[in-house]
Amino acid sequence: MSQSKLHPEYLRQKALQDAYLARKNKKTDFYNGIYDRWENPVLTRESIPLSWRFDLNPETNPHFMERLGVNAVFNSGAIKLNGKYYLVARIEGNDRKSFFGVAESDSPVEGFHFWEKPILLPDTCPEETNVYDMRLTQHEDGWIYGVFCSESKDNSVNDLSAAVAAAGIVRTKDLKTWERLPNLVTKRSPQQRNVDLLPEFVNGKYAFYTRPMDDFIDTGSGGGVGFGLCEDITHAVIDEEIITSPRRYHTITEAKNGEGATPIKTEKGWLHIAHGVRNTAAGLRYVIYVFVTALDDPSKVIAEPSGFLIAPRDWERVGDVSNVVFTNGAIADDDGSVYIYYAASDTRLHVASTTIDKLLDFAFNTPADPLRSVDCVKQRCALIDKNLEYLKSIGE
Ligand code: BGC
Ligand code: BMA
Repeated sequence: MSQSKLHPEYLRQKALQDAYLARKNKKTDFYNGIYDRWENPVLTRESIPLSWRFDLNPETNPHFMERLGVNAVFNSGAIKLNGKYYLVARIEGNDRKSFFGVAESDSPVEGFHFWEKPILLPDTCPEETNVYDMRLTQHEDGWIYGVFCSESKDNSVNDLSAAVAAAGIVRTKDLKTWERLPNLVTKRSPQQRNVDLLPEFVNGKYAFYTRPMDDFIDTGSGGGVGFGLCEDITHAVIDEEIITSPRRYHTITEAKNGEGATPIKTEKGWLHIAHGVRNTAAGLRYVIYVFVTALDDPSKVIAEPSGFLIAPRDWERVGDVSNVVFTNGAIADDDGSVYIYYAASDTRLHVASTTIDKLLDFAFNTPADPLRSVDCVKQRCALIDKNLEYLKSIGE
């Protein structure tokens, strides 16, 4: 038998990675009745093909050294097409620049493999430095849209790290060929991040959830998740944004909030799995929360249960940007299941599973945040009293 020309370390790393990618996933013991957390992340930097990182030729890479390392794989758009599950992940190189890659699986909770190459977006914005957090929308116009954050250096101020965030828009039919459209223009908001396109027209127009902000980090006067309509997606301009889910003092959304996964249509409304941010002495804390908007008026919130749906726990708390869970993709499956792909601490991508039924029960039957401690205690005492009465009534 002739010996492989490949580096022995490549063969060893390849075998380790194949075993890693073939791992079966299972639910953890975590319980709240609302969703299940799964044990293994669905994507990590270990999921990145070796050919994206190493030069495989032993003559040009005798030490089998990583040439272009990958630091993290996280915030992913998600979509199911023709029976397969696809994630369009944010991949961050060791050089801090992010880009997108498609990972595919027959299962929603394990077995995600990246395609041969990452997505090379059309280079239409010379000033754009970084891209991240793509939301995928299968629109009724027949296209699959990807809306993402397009970040550029802010040259209007004398500050090396000042940046401008805008919403980039691409579209595709197969996740392979991507057409880039001009960035979204919001007339009243100088910056945008966390923009999501609704899958359906509203009054014959394209409907976007936005996140108005005055500044790159601070939302400033930006009051929360916005909503706006535009006529022409190939030159998307929104004149007016209405605030839907607002930021509120001393809640999980005090510092910022923004859309997460593309809203899911249900019989009771558009289900939003979004994120809320508060500031702490240890930096920003990101959690995932839920709200529902009306089918006949997607700018109107009709349910917003108090508190978070998912907050960082255990090892999710630790990573490059610790104490963060973030989602920009979920899949509502044909059987009523929902898979929420959420990243932990800007480092790796996890999955939680639930159902539309459970999320609606959570959204409509969890009381709203009464906003003050004393009222929160009253709310909790009302639950306890109800339980005492119930237990008594059944003789327990
Ligand atoms: C980072 C994002 C982050 C944003 C605001 C960007 O430069 O790449 O991950 O959300 O800054 O902090
Ligand atoms: C944001 C997002 C994410 C990131 C989060 C925490 O503003 O857009 O990319 O997960 O910050 O760093």
